[in-house]
This record gives sequence, C-alpha cells and structure tokens, in this order.
Amino acid sequence: MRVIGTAGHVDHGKSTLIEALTGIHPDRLQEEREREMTIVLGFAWLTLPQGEEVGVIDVPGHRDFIENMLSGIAAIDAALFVVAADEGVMPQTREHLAILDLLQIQGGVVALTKTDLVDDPEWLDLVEADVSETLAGTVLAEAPIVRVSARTREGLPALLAALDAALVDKPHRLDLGRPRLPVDRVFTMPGFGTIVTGTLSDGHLTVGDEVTILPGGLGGRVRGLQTHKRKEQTAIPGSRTAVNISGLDVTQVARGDVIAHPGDYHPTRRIDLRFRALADISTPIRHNTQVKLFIGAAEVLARLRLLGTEVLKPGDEGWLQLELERPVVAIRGDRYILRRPSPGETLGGGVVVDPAPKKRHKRFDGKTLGKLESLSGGTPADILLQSLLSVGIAPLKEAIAHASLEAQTADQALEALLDSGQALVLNAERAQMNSNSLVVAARIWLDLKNRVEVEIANYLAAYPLRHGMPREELKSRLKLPARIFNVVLEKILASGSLVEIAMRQNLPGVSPLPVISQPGHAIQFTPEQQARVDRLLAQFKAEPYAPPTIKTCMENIGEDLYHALVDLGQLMPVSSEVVYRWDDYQRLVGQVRYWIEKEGSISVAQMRDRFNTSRRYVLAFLEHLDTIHMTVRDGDVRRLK
Ligand SMILES: Nc1nc2c(ncn2[C@@H]2O[C@H](COP(=O)(O)OP(=O)(O)O)[C@@H](O)[C@H]2O)c(=O)[nH]1
Ligand SMILES: [Mg+2]
Repeated sequence: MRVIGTAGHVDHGKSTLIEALTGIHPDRLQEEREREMTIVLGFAWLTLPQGEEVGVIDVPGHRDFIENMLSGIAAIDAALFVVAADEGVMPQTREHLAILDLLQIQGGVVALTKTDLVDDPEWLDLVEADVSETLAGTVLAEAPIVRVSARTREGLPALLAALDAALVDKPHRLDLGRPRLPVDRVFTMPGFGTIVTGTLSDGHLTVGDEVTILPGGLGGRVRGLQTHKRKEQTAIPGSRTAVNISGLDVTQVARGDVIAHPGDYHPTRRIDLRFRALADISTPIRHNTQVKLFIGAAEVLARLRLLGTEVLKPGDEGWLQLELERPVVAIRGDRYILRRPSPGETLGGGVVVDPAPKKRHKRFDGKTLGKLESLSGGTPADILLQSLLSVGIAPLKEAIAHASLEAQTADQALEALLDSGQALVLNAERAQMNSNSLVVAARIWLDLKNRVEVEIANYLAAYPLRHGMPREELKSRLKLPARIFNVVLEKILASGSLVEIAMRQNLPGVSPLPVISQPGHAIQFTPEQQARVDRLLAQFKAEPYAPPTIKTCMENIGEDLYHALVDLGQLMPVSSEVVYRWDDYQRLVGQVRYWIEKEGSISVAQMRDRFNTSRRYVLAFLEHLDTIHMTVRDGDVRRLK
C-alpha cells in the first residue's frame, strides 16, 4: 500500500482539494475549523482509477506549523504538490519543495488549483511556467502539472489519472519482517483504550503481536488494527495504520515514538549523517550548533558536530555527527531534516549513514571520513546489490548484466553478498550454483516470504473452516511465473514457516488440490457451529448405513461446514450424493471385504439386506470400491481385485 502527501503554501487549497478528491475533510480540530487552517496532519484515503487504494496525508502549509508537517511527510511515497493559480509560487511552496527534495520523495503530481479564480489564460500560462522553473532540478522536476479547481471539480479526473501514473512504476514498500510504526497521533477511544496511528514500514503487524514502544521500551500487545477505518487482522507495509494497544496508558506513548516488535530496533543517541545545507539558509552552519532533528515522526534536540569542515555554507554538503538529547529509532538509509530551533529555520537534511556509531568521532580525521565515504558510496557489492534489488528474482547472469560489472569483479561482489547474507541462491547449493541459478537480494526474499505468510494468515482468518489456501490460488495471487513460484514455495516450505497439506486423494466430490497452511493450524468451530455439527452427526449415528445425503448435510449445516467436516476426516463422501461418518465407512469397507473373502463375491441385493440399507446407497458404495480398486465388477456381483 502507498501514501501520498500534500505540500504547498498555506491557503493554496490543499485541504479543500483533498476533500474534493476523497470526500473526507482532513481538518479535524475545533481550532482548525475556527481558524480555517490546517495545524496538525490530516488523514484521508481514496481509490485511484486503476483500483489502487492509497492513504492521504494532508499537511499544514503555514510556516508556524512546518514542524507538524515534518512529522508525517517523511513517510509518503509521492507528493501532491499544490499551488494556487491566483497566487503562484510563495515562500512555503519553495520550503515544502526543498523538504521533499531533501527527503528524496521521488515523483508526484503538481496541482495548479483554484483555476476558477483566474479568467486570464495567459496568467495561467505564466504561473505554470514559474512553477516549472521552481521545480527544475528537484525531485519534482518531471512531475506533471495538472490544472484543477476544487470548487468546480474541473480537472479532478485528470489529476487522479496523473496520481495513478505517478505511483504505477514506484516499488511498493518492502516487508523486511521488522515492522516499525513511527507514531504521528495518539488518542483514546472509549471501550478501546490507547490508539496510535502512523505509516507502517519494513514489516507487517498482526493482531496479537507483542510490541514495544521505543525509545522507552514499554511493552504492549496489538489488540486491534485498522487501515482506512477498516478492521484488519494484519496491516501491511506502506499502509496508514491505527493500532489499538492493550496494556498501555495513553500517557505512556507520544508522537515520535516507534512501535516495533521487541528486539528489532535499538534506539540511538548518536548518529552519523550525510548532510546538504539548503541554498537559502540565513547564516552558515557552525560546529557545535544546537539543531532540531526530524526523523520518522520524531523531533529531538541535538548538538551538531561538523566532522570534515569548519563551517557549512549555504548549499554545502558534509559529514555530521549528531549527539541527541533523547534516543531515536533510525536505520542506515533513513532520511531526515534539520532545523534551527530559534528562530525556526529549515537548515537542510540528508541520509543516515551510521545509525549507531560507537564513539564520538575526532574531527578532521581522514580515517573516519574515509569510512563514512565508503559506507555511503558504492562498492561493486553495493552495485550488484542495487541490481539485484531492481531485477527481483532472476538468473544470476541477468543480475550481473544489469549491474554492468565485469565477470571477475561480479564474482567477488557476489561472494561478498552471499557471505554477508545480503543475497541468497534459491535453487542450488552455493557450491553448485551457475549462471542460471536464481539469486535474490535478501531484502526482496524476506519481503516475498513475509508476503506469502501474510496471504496465508489472512486467508485462514477469512476462511476459518478451511485447512489452507489451494496452492493454485496462491500462485495466481502472487503473479509469479510458474518456475519461480515453485522454487519460492519450496524454499518457504523448507523453512517450516508454512506447510503443504495434501488433501485426501481419490475422493469423489472432494478436490484433491494441495493446500498451503500454517504449521499447527486447526479448524475451530464456534459453539453454535459445533452444536449444528453435533445434531447432524447424531443423525448419522442413528442410521449409520442410510445416513443423510450430502445435499441434506449442506442444507443442515451449510456448505463450508460440510466441507470442513470432510477435510477434518469426520465425513467420507463416496459419491456426489452419498457420505458416511469415517468410522462407519471403515467398518463398512471391512465387512464387505470380509464377506467377499468368505463368500467369493457380493451382490447389490446381498449388501442391501446385510446392512439394512437401500439400493441407492449400495450402488454408490460399491462403485466407490471399484474406483479405489478394492473390487471389480463381474456381472451382477463384485469380487476382490
Ligand atoms: N475558488 C476556489 N477556492 C478554493 C479552491 N480550493 C480552495 N479554495 C478556498 O481557499 C481557501 C483555503 O483552502 P484550504 O484548502 O484550507 O487551503 P490549505 O491551507 O492549502 O489547506 C478556502 O477558503 C477554500 O474554500 C478552489 O479550487 N477554488
Ligand atoms: Mg489545509
């Protein structure tokens, strides 16, 4: 799932546009309505024309609330950049753009809105040209500019289509098996207790999960999950997620905290960063300055140490080490923003290079700077990894070709990636691999494995009366080529996180498809279902050899419950009409065999009289014995095969 976020100057029509697109007014607070101005983040969602459901974060445009904007914007996948046609580019148009650029929010759409207020088409052309010029050289340089009016709704379909197009090629958030939810809102609901919201990344959360609230480390349990006001058993990466946490008071969690599984993340009070200063900062940045760090949804005061220069002038880049007043959760590659606390000013931002350096670095130290350089730069292994990340699961030769590495370098790079566990071979032992072996980046593999596990978990939650998802259904849901699907599934089954159950074969009326399930998964009946089942089984017991037909069973307890009883082995269908209790079926088989052994054969009439049943049952049963190759038909009688 993905999230788009608004950006742009105050009063340029961001919130109004979101309401026009989604039907949800993002301003929630009394104060926001009174002042007619967004103060905190607002949330909505919509379904794009091609069917993708996306979350929407609406940010305040007023300069006084820029820090509130920062608590949500880092998590978005694409920007909806709003410029009012009657005013054109304004200060926070530029500041928001600079922030999107520092956070490397790639791509998005520009809405030139309020076009209903502009009569002069030449003016519109001028404003659009000015916007284009402003975007040049930034992450939004290629973004389409769509003219719209939230008031007349003109241009809205084109805007939606442009958003669709902007997202279509963007990769989805990976599921790395270590979810983190930077909290951007905390509240209580009567009867539920503490609820936090945020944009989930790096993994999925499931109802019942034990979680920890970082950096404090308090524990809790996921009692309920919602995405876009819909209850979910599992929330997936990239989705706007509301988590109801039990065992936690509302005062024990705050905006900026991170919800994670225990042990996955370690809060840090010192971070090494690559930094770029904005070109229009008012004064140069000096060593030992106090700054405010914005990362995830957190905001924390920090002392800035300049590692390689005396000062950073506007537009300069450099290496920083920050000593934080409070710990935060960060990993390599996270993007951040720095601001001057007062007077408030956005200074710049960049990427986390080392989230937990062991010591306070000496300044101007060649070794330290070299290490930071290589941590952020690209070795051949990094390049091959990038290539693996973009080709997905592919034969080794394709990944190497994509990386344009020379053969020997590629071999060494691959060895390094396999050694460090950043890549793996799916269908061969490492010693036996060749250029056709399927290799995959560990991140993609984990993501895929987790996705498969979540599919199965959701399926079992949705169909509690089924043993598992048919293998074929899983294949079509994953949209993988057959060969890759088979390799992937085999590898997951080998890990033991899922199991394949061969449903009993040769049963008329029961599909023999293998199903994929969780180890130890058991079908559980509700008390009401159990009561219905008991009543039905009592009928079987009363007349074991003339029991209710399949049709009657389905009418009595429903199709799903009937199939569950078959899957559980309690009922044994022998034709499309006749079904027995498993024990009765076995007894019947044993006695027929005994009869034939003694008498040489059995006829329909003999069996009907012997078991006090009717011709219809006997015909079905004996045909079944033929199908399972126990008997053969010989004129009017059956003999053993
Ligand atoms: N005429 C006209 N007014 C608009 C349009 N979009 C927004 N407005 C008005 O502009 C003002 C600011 O809108 P708002 O959505 O709160 O701006 P935000 O600060 O960017 O969220 C409000 O009075 C809106 O009614 C539009 O397309 N046409
Ligand atoms: Mg607003």
